[in-house]
Amino acid sequence: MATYAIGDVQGCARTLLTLLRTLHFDAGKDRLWLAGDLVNRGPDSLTVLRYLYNIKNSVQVVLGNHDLHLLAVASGGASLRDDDTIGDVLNAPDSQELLYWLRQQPLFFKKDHHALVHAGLLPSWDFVMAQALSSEIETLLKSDAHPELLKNMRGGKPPHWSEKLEGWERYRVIINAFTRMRVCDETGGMDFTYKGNCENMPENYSPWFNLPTQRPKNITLICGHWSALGLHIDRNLVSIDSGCIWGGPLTAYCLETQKITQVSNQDQ
Ligand SMILES: [Mn+2]
Repeated sequence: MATYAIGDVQGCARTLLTLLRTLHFDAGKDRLWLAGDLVNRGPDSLTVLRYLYNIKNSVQVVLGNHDLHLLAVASGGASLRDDDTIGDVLNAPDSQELLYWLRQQPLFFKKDHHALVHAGLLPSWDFVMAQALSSEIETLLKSDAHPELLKNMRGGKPPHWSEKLEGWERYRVIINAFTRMRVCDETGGMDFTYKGNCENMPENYSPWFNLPTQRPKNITLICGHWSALGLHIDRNLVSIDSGCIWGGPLTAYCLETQKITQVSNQDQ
């Protein structure tokens, strides 16, 4: 039995299936952790969702910004953008079933010595806090209030977390940290304009994972989202978005062995 974490698939179904074949992944024995952004920009989001839904008992997903965008469009809270490639999902005969399943997924997940998130965790959030904040959003997403939440999640403000935040501002900061964050400025505020690599980063910015934090060192946090960073492994961080959608490889990280497996993009 093995557990494989895979980064941003973004509709690259052929690449995902090739990677799983390379791993000899067996849905009857193994587990698959997906770090979010299952859909969009790539050619076949529908096949990705159908495949994962069919083996859902072996799959742990956390939602990414593109997954939330799909749910927002489906519930009338956002419009399709020119570069969106999620029409196949929206128009599929099994659309309702797939989107309902996607809407039940959390933003953060932790089991034993590993945790999973799409973008990151704010430095003041330990894993207990992250779990509680993810549950707040999960409860809303599962409820009849989900269209309102998905409509009001947009925008980068406020940039700072405070426990005193309430309502949409609170939910927006939680969703932005879990699904959109890459860098914070010197005040700890999230900035969403910088998407480049660490080398060219303006001096007043830091990667979110380099900010001082109380998170325990014996738990490895697995994330995706930051494709310009590439595969980035630190002592207790594995950032596995290796930019498959931009022509890079798709990466799997085995939780039990720490082994990295990559396949080149098969979808372009
Ligand atoms: Mn993303």
